[in-house]
Amino acid sequence: MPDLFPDDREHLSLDPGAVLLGGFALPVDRTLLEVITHVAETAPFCHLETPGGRRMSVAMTNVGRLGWVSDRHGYRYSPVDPLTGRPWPAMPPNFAALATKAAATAGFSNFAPEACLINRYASGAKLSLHQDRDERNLDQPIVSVSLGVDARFLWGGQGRTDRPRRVALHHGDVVVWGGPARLTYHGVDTLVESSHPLTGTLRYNLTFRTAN
Ligand code: MD3
Ligand code: FE
Repeated sequence: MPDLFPDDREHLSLDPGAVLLGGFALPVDRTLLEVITHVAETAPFCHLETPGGRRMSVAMTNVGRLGWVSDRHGYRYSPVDPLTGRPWPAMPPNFAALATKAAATAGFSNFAPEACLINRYASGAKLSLHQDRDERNLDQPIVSVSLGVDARFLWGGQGRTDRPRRVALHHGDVVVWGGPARLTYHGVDTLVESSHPLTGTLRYNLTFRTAN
């Protein structure tokens, strides 16, 4: 059946603490993409190096007081962009407002993100299974927003070897990950060559975090 009312795609619980808000960001999709383009003019996307010395296939940048970075020394949050040596662009108020509203809809009140990692996937890019545990306060959720080409999201378990489920993430989907789901292993399957009217062959993902 065709998806006539994408705004009404259900609030789906993937697991306790993980809520998919289908199409939640659709009303602001163009605004978000314009802001991303603008951010990339001052903080360009770059392929960071992993501690093991590999170049990540996903390109990244950040907005907010702190940004997530990776290099030979490890993963961490940094107030400066390693590419430019300057602070990250400020968190746009409409970005933070969307994340706070989504978190509240999923049951997490007063979420105040300090960091927003912006991931950019081209065809062939992927993100291996991992946990997000570089944040000090694991009581706070992470809010993710998907834009552009569809992704196959990998949703694992609490252990690295648990067989992941595949969940489709579409343009405009928002997922809130908190409570018992906060340390679940997850990743993104290799992006298939495809196109979206607003982003071409690219997919973007925003993850809003409290770093401290
Ligand atoms: C589940 N990003 O940036 S978003 C990441 O689509 C990351 O770019 C993916 O994983 C992406 O770290 C997936 C979904 C996501 C984000 C954070 C989570 C799921 C999560 C944190 C805990 C549990
Ligand atoms: Fe992650």
